[in-house]
Formats: sequence, C-alpha cells, structure tokens
Amino acid sequence: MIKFYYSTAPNPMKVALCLEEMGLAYEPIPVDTRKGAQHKPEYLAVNPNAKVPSIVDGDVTMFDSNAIVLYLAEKTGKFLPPNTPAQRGPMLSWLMFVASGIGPFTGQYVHFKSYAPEKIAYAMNRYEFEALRHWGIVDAHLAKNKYMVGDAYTVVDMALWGWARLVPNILGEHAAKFASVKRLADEISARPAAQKAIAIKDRHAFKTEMDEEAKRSMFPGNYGAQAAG
Ligand SMILES: N[C@@H](CCC(=O)N[C@@H](CS)C(=O)NCC(=O)O)C(=O)O
Repeated sequence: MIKFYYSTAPNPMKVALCLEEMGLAYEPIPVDTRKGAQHKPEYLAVNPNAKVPSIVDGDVTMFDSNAIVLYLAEKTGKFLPPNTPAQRGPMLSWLMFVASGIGPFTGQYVHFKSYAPEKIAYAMNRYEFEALRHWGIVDAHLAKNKYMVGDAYTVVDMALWGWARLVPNILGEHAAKFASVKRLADEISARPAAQKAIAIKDRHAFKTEMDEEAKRSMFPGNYGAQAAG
C-alpha cells in the first residue's frame, strides 16, 4: 500500500491521477499546507523540501511530482511510450519541461497576481509573459499531436493535467488562447481515473482560508517564521 501525501494543489493531483490510472493501492494522507503541516518534523523526514506531493512505497521514499510519476510508470510498466531512444528522449524533455517550466512559472504567476501583498508590475509582467509563453509552446505542440509524446496517453499527459485542468481558473481571459490544452485537459478530466483523483479530497477537510497562518505556512520567507503547527 503506497502512502500518498497530498493536498488538492496541481502537483499532488498529477500523482493522484497516476495512482488511479495505474490501479495502484494507496492510502491518501492529507498534508494541510495552509496549517503548516508540511513543516512538521515527521513530514520533513518524508520530504525535506516541505511541499506536496510525496510517496512512501515500502522502503522507497520519494518527493517531487514528476519524479514520482516517472517512478510509478517504470514500476508498473504502464503509460510509458515505447522504450526506444526516439520516444524516450522527447518523453524526458516534455516531462522536465512540465516540471521546470509549466509548474514554476504558472505557480509564480498565480503568486504575484493573487497572493503578493504589493502589485509589483515587473514581477507580474515577467511571470505572466513566461507562463503564457510556456503554455503557448504546449498548445502549439498539442495542436499537431493528440498527446504530449507519441500517439498514446502517457504519464507526460498526466503530469500536464495537474496544471492544465486549472488553466481557465489560473489564466482567466488568456485561457481562450490555449484551445488544444483545453482539448486534452477535458479529455483526461472525463476519464474515470481523473474523476476518482478529483474526488480524493472529499475524504478530508482541508483549510480553505488564505489567512495569516496560511501565508506564514506557505510563504515563510515573506511572512516571518513558519507556523510549525
Ligand atoms: N517541485 C515540486 C513542487 C511541489 C510544490 O510546489 N507543491 C505545492 C503544491 S502544488 C506545495 O506544496 N505548496 C505548499 C507550500 O509551498 O508550502 C513538485 O513538483 O512536487
């Protein structure tokens, strides 16, 4: 039974989808990041980066969502493209592009637009430009390809889905520019595994308020000492 440490945020949701798609037995363990649970010593022993998701699979402990989805795909042999250099090379490129481009730039775009107490035009412009640029690259790719790699649904699509399903909420009026991203996100969201992944959160009550405790917990560098809970 895999222990899956999660919240409802985009990076954990990629892993939830993978676990469901692969039919793996897992125990979802909520980490309420708005209450500072990510900073507790017992959680830091699992994930020294104090973020979600993480998994514990027997004697294997892992953090970082894209590493986890690749691990699960290799463990099960499911949802990987054919193991040829011509397929594996692009698979690694797109998986890392989602990890190092889509996630961080979209996350910082949200941060400076919605959470930063000062509206810093330079930061907002930079992250909006970079977030839209990254989504534009994915959209152009998906305009020519049904899936991110090869002609079948893979873990790269699952990794993308964590963020892609939220594009309308996150990018607002800009979302209309990314019709091919929407096409893939909608296709994946309609899958039974995605519906089950989305429903995991109903088993736990997560704090929803973005109050001082939440800001101290999630942005400790800007809001003083973290709430160690
Ligand atoms: N590179 C990490 C990033 C994880 C991450 O930023 N997780 C967010 C949720 S999507 C989180 O834990 N936020 C709470 C916090 O920053 O305290 C991954 O892909 O797993």
